Amino acid sequence: CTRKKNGRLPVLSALELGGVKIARDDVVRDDPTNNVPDSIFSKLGMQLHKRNQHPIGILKNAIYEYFDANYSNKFDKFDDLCPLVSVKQNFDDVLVPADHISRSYNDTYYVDSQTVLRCHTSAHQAELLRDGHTHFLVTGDVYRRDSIDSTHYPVFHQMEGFRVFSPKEWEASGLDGTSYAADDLKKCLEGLARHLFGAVEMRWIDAYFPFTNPSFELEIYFQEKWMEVLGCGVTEQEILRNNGQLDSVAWAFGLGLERLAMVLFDIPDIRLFWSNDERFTSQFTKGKMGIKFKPFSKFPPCFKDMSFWINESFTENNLCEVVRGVAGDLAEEVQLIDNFTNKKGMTSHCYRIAYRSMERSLTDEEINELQRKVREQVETKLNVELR
Ligand code: FA5
Ligand code: MG
Repeated sequence: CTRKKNGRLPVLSALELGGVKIARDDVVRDDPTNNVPDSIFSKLGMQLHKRNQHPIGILKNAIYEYFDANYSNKFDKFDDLCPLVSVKQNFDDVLVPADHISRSYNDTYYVDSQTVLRCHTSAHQAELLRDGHTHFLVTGDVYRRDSIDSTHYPVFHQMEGFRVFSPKEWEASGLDGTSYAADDLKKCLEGLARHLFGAVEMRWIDAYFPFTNPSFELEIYFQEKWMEVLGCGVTEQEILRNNGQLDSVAWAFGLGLERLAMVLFDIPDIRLFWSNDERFTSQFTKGKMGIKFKPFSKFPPCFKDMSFWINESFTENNLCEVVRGVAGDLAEEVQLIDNFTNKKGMTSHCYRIAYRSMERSLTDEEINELQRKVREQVETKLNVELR
């Protein structure tokens, strides 16, 4: 274990992931093909989904229970697959086009030009199919450069579900394979939602994913808004054919476990899942689903605005990475509140940053210091002109 010069966080120098030993220098490097910060490396190996007393682990077990109770054909379960995967596994194997934005350094954490921190559990579909699995669930931590608010975090957990049907299963129904699989998929997920929530307001939205067609998203009404909790669809034939399933059809889904757990346990902010504060962790019990989280602090947020002239390479994800790098989990939200272009064609953005700790009250000096550092780094790292 080494201690960083500037920070309070001890950063592990090596860890075991899916049976593979990985050193910090293998993941975080000063190298143009690497954009993984220490704050992300420090989350590797935490595996919240394997903690039976943590909301994410409790939820995983409850979903396992639903599948065990409803399918005589057991789903094979994986929750220890290494989150470092190849570009091929994460993108090519699931037919993500070469120019798709999700492949960009702006959206995905690259360890090197051929290796990423998986941005979804779909990265494991192809290898599991090739290994002969036809019914499976894959749970794991996934990583994305993303915005900052109460339902987005750069590390979160997904559960992938996959089910293959052979022709004799749909032929008897009189439906074509695709319709049969789509019906079965929706029934499965609606049943899961009832198992987890009882009554809850939800709706299906048509969606697009490169690996399924048709594709859908499920939204649940939470905190006065519709919140997307999962993506799913009927698997593209090409994926099945490429991996040894010639005449079959299949469905697949990817659940956002934090989002579901927020609804289930009434957890208002996604940062809480990472809290080591006993006032959070002690509220949950292995196997218990009915618990509602009782907030232990309602410190007011502090808002700071910042305006600058953007340049061509400016992106909101890069800004959020700077803010998280400085403020970590003290950054609650980053929101664009003003945007205009002047006569010379220069574009100005104004962002409002909300700072708040879930665990204690912050002092004015502390917040001013955070904001000062953010301004400094926004200028030096993003090359924008502060106004
Ligand atoms: C996917 O990741 C697809 N792989 C899901 C899928 C699998 C579709 C199989 C079809 C077949 P998406 O990017 O929408 O899709 O993410 C899935 C879920 O992850 C979202 O619905 C949301 O619940 C959750 N999610 C996405 N980004 C974040 C984030 N930054 N923080 C927390 N949860 C997130
Ligand atoms: Mg989505």
